[in-house]
Amino acid sequence: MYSLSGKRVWVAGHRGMVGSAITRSLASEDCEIIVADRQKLDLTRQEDVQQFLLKEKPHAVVMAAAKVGGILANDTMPADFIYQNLVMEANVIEASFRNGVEKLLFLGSSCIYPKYASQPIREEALLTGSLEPTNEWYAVAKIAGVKLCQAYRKQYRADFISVMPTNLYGPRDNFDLVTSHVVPALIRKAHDAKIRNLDRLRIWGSGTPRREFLYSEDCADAVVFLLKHYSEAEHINIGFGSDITIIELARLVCDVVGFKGDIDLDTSKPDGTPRKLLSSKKLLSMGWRPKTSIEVGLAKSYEWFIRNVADNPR
Ligand code: GFB
Repeated sequence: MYSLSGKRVWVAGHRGMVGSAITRSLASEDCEIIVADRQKLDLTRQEDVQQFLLKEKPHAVVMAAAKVGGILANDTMPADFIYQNLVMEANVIEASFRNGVEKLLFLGSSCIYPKYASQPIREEALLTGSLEPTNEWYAVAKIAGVKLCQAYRKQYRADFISVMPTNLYGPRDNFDLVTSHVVPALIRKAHDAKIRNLDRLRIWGSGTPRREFLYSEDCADAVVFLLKHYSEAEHINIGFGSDITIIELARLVCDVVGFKGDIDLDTSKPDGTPRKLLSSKKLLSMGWRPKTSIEVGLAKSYEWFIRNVADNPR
């Protein structure tokens, strides 16, 4: 058990979907939250990260900062995804060690696993097969993050852990149609189709890939839980054990948004990995459970989209 009581906790990436949810979750803990805006601290600059940690002296660090995006962004910007993620995580992890951080939690992604990993995907599946080509660049960077944490633990006994969330969605997601993940993209497409009185919308790929969708606030809740209760070299999955097809997701989103038209498939776009369902046995056996059903999570995400994004240009 790592007590957060009276501790200074730095959330790197606090403006993002997951980082902001983690910051909200930590607000109910007896700890002081430290954040730094991108203008104030560029995580790709090693010396700046070192100086920030030297000055702020956090006891714990949550590394939620990352260059993230959906299938097309990953596939078309491989250099940005591998370089930025490698550099940011290396800087944060090394500087945390140098400055005596007691506990560090690194957030990865379920795309670290082999494309054809047997389902549900257990933690041991890491590095047992080839990666999905559309996101191997991001995956390699995230695998390096897991290995960095393990290396500092092995050589220096640092209490650095890694968590692998399944596909996430929620408030503060990226709703850009080109670079976003599937949930925000479908919310935007269904909303646009509804207000323009269109009779159809178009989704990417065959609609058959399966994904496990977890609401970002549930993920944040799991992150805080693991920060306090997990301390092992092996990374740990964050999911809940149930997946749906992309076409099923599209129908759910259309229901939430109130779009009643048809759904077309754009098969010129990639499907990505056919199935990505995590085994979250390890986490669930520790007593953690998510609170938000997909229907409620989608409704909250749509509400956030309406309030914050709907009228802004794409
Ligand atoms: O969410 P998504 O971009 O990421 O796509 P991945 C999931 C599935 O939804 C794919 C389909 O099969 C897409 O083809 N899809 C259907 C769409 N319509 C759309 C659409 O309008 N936009 C998008 N984006 N997808 C990402 C990785 O993989 O998962 C990242 O590339 C990261 O590295 C993330 O790991 C969690 O699940 O395929």
